[in-house]
Amino acid sequence: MQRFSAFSLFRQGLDRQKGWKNQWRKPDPKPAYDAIVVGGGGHGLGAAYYLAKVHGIRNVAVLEKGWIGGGNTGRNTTIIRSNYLFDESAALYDHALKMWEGLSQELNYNVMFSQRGVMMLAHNIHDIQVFKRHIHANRVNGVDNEWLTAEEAKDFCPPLNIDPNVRYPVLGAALQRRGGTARHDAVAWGYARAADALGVDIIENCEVTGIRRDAAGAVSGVETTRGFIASQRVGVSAAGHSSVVLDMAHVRLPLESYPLQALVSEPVKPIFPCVVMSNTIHAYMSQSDKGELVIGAGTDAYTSYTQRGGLHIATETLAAICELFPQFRRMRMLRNWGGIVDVTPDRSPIIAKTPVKGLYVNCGWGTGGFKATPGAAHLFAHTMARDEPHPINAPFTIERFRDGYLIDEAAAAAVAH
Ligand code: FAD
Ligand code: PYC
Repeated sequence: MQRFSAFSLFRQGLDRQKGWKNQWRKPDPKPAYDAIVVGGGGHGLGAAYYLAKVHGIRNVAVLEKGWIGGGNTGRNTTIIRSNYLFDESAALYDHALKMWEGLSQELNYNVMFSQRGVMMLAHNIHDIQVFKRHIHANRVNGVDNEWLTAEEAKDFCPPLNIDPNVRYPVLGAALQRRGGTARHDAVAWGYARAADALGVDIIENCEVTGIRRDAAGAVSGVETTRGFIASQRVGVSAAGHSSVVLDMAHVRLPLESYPLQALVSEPVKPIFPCVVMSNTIHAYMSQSDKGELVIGAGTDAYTSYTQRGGLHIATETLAAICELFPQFRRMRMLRNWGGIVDVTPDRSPIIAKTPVKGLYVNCGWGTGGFKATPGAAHLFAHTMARDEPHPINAPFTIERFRDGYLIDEAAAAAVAH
């Protein structure tokens, strides 16, 4: 005999009431799109492109609250490398690096990928040990990385000051020769044009303000500043704001958002041949093809959504640059700006399904997601199309923070945060 407690009868009553309500509620409109991607940065536009190109899902909309590439994609210092420590990360970032190597051909758009080498400077015994550990781990994973003495580092980058009497002398460097830079906004435009040609709708000035779910709890569409748009498959790739968007579906993410800033000098003739990074003294630099010296700083110390960083951070970065490259002391800075990066506790990203059916997220790239753009987009499209992760992004779940399977890349993330 079935037995009912007072509580179960009460619950059944509630469920019946809900059923009545649902019966009379106007049904959601038929899905307008087979997939929606929230965020028109390189990751979101790229995901839409691969949904159409690789998975044949062409009825896709990219919703962007501002203009495409106006977020971190168009604000970053474009450093591309894959010298991360752990096996999971090596697979992820080298997947992306290999895709960069053919991206201009793939999109028929010159993204100006330039493998000029990325050099990370060591200034103390701790740096030396950490970099050598990375070099060995990278080589075991088939990722190129090599150790240079201070003199070899200067041969590779002649403007580098290796005077042993400075505050933080250069003791050596780790060099990834396959690393380099690309033209950041070309990446957004290239993916946008190629996705558009496959039938993707790119809708700018369209902010997602809510995520609607059906009676069973699955995604049924998004509320936007241009009205409701129905879809049973929604991927969020809204760097810096992912936790705000996911909160609309009551999904909590382990993210903190920080401003990260950069600045460029007046343009000069080619003088700086590679990328140099120094995490210890919080500065990194390269030269763009327009001739500007591109300089980046560490994150602000406090969480914030302002798209500008603290002035004292930029001042300290410039002091560090002047110590590393004294000949640039009299260069004038042309402009500076900031972006908002979302950072996970282990400094590795999340590319995953969420607990809500039909809702997916690609976030937590922190200070280092530009280098991942083609790889992240390709893997996110796979996850959205098949409703399961690709083997490469399978470890980058939300649940790893609950279960303790962290992928701690704090050292390889490199930028001070
Ligand atoms: P974005 O380009 O930020 O795109 C997300 C988009 O979502 C934005 O356009 C935003 O407007 C939109 N959006 C947000 N909320 C909503 C909403 N509610 N509705 C609709 N749209 C919404 N990485 C590297 O690998 N190398 C570097 O050298 C490097 N340097 C950096 C320097 C700086 C100063 C900064 C700020 C970042 C840097 N990064 C670097 C990190 C890198 O820029 C990011 O990880 C990467 O660009 C993220 O790409 P994305 O497409 O996910 O994000
Ligand atoms: O991830 O290499 C990086 C990076 C450099 C500057 C900002 N991020």
